[in-house]
Amino acid sequence: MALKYLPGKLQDAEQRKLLDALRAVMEEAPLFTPTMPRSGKPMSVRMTNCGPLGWVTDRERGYRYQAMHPATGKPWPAIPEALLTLWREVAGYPADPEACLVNYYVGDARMGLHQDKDEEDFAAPVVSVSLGDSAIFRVGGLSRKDPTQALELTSGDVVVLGGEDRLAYHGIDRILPGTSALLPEGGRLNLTLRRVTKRG
Ligand code: MD6
Ligand code: FE
Repeated sequence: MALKYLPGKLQDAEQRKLLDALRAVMEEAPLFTPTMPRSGKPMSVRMTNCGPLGWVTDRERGYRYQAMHPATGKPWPAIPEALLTLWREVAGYPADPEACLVNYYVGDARMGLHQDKDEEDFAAPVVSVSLGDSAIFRVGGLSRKDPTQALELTSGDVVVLGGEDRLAYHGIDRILPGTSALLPEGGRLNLTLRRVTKRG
């Protein structure tokens, strides 16, 4: 398996139901502004997590997974059932995800080209779900210098990065404001489901 693009994977009604579940997640675990290791520069997206582990970053301790929200100190809420169902259908991996990173983009928020490599287990894919405004997703190869391709992700689209593409460089160039009515406040939510630890 490599990169799998599943356009329109989630129907309108499924998107609305998932959004309701995510509203509850963001109430319990508010979006926070992550900062870059060492420089402390704020990222332009805000984020939160659900699941036993969540991905966080700050100036002092850098990129990592931890069981608690950095501001509230509380455990992350559970991953919504609809996302576990999706993972079981598309991941091709015999264990459930441990982390779901929730990224919120508004205005000119973007995500620079990066690899998802803070996990111990690269045998499991990363499964990504887009909700709300469309975004220009860019994906390349295993070297930052490899050529890249742009893909417009719209609400309900799912991307699976697995196999030889598990460590492919990727990022979000920009969002396209006003392209979806799902979020009344505008912007885009992206969910990435991951395995963090090795099983057993
Ligand atoms: C985003 N996505 O779509 C950012 N990572 O907002 C990611 O960083 C990502 O889409 C790993 C696998 C799939 C992804
Ligand atoms: Fe990523």
